[in-house]
Amino acid sequence: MTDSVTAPMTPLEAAADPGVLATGVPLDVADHYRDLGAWTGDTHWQLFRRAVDQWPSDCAAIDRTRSVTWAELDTGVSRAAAVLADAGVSRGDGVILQLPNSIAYLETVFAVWRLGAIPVFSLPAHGSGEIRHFAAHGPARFYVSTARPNKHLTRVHRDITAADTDIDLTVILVDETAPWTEAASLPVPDAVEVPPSELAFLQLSGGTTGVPKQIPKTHDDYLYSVRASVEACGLGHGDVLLVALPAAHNFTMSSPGILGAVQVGAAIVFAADPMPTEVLPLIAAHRVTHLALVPPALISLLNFPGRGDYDISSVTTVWVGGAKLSEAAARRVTPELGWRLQQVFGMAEGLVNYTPLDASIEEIVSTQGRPMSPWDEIRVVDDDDVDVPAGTPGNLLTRGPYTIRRYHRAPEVNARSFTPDGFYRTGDIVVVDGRTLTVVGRAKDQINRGGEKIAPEAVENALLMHPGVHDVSVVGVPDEILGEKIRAFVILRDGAGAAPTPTALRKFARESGLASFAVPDIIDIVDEFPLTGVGKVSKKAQQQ
Ligand code: AMP
Ligand code: DBH
Repeated sequence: MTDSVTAPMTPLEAAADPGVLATGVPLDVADHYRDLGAWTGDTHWQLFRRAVDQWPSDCAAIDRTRSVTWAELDTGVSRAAAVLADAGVSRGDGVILQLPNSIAYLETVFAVWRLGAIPVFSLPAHGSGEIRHFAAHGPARFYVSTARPNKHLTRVHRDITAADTDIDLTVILVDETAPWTEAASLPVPDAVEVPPSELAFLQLSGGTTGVPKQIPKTHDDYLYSVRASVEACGLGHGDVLLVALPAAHNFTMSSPGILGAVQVGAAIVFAADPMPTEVLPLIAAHRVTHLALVPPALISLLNFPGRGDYDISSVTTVWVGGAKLSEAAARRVTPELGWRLQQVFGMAEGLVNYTPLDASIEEIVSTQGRPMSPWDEIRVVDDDDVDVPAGTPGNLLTRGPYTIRRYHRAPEVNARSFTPDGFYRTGDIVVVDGRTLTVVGRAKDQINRGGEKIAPEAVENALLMHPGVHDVSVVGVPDEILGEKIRAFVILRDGAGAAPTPTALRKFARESGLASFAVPDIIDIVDEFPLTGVGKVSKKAQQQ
């Protein structure tokens, strides 16, 4: 290992209040979690170092073009760190990552941590609007993406580097098939030691406001959640994890995910997407033992006609979460695939629930599991924050050793998203039986399109930019495959020239910088919106 240097607080940290961590957790509560043994003082960089030291010649990761051992991955991380440092990345800098699933993603994220800088996660489907927001709001000065962009990412790259842009991002593009070639002539920078209680990265929430909320996590709290997940899921050395959902998503990173694999030295196999034609050959070729899916991807797999052509018997467990899995689909998993199902009800803000490995079939198919930590506090309350009797549906509130008490730089959102004593208002309606939770609905108006969370307001704002549009109301409507689809009701402006068609409006939305998954599935041109008694647009009526 190279020498370490310790450097002062990061610019992002320095902006925090003195009495609390970046997550809003008060310092005395932080001490309590240390006393309990939940927070151990580990950092993401140390986690990676231990994997390299323990299993240097074991397989660490496989993608479409490469396969690397932990020692080779370490070399890749050093090369990535050299390139990033040469571009100017240093201690405390926010670095936006928008990379497809690949070994290069792993190299980049650990290189950022090696430099003591701060990953700012985004998803490949995010649009330039979101990237601009992360750049300005983080703030983040660096952006790492692929040198082999698809159409969507080509547009994002063009938008964020346009001459008239109001952001100043240093763009670093990586060719995943032969990355970091320029590192050959560059010095490898020292690893920077950082305090474990410091901001480790900014994660994403689907959110209900215009743009995704950013979630601050420390090394201490996130690595606790990874250890608790590994324990709840029984992931171990010798296992092979298939990463088919976007790598940067909280589910994929930590439940138990990529970081769980690094903790135990399991091999990580990257799939480009979670569709059956991509996933099935990879399972067969690499003897995958574990994978995580959102419900629509699981249902596609269950219904895929060619499944019998692949040997999928190596898989022991499939984790399904991100949105509610129907009991009917859940019941098919073990009989039809031969895999154990573990439901995961989680949120990037914190609380993660799993159905226990030894739970009864009925609990596995009909509940969303139990909090994974004994120190997760849960309350189920009515709309006045009064606890409801057990068995009655209510709003889920939670607090605990890996749940944030505030979003990054969002005082107004924070005031409504957290109680004064620090419970997160999840927005989920649940029923509790002992510690076992069943999700029965959602209070927040966020749309959940196959696990992708979309704020109606963001879609409305994008369409409102069209000169021919007078007003827009966006709702989620039920969909058999995705759970929910996006439906936009649009009132056109009188006398504004040729009226745009729904197709033209979808194109406009796509080009507006909106995430590709947030473009409306259905657009209805209407004359007026249904209204409630007090004259507000009745989204409820629009959903019927
Ligand atoms: P986010 O806050 O963007 O990370 O999204 C987390 C939200 O996704 C939760 O609050 C739930 O609404 C939803 N969710 C995640 N997993 C499940 C699940 N297994 N069942 C039902 N809803 C889920
Ligand atoms: O939906 C989510 O955000 C989610 C689902 C499952 C999550 O963050 C997690 C597990 O950690």
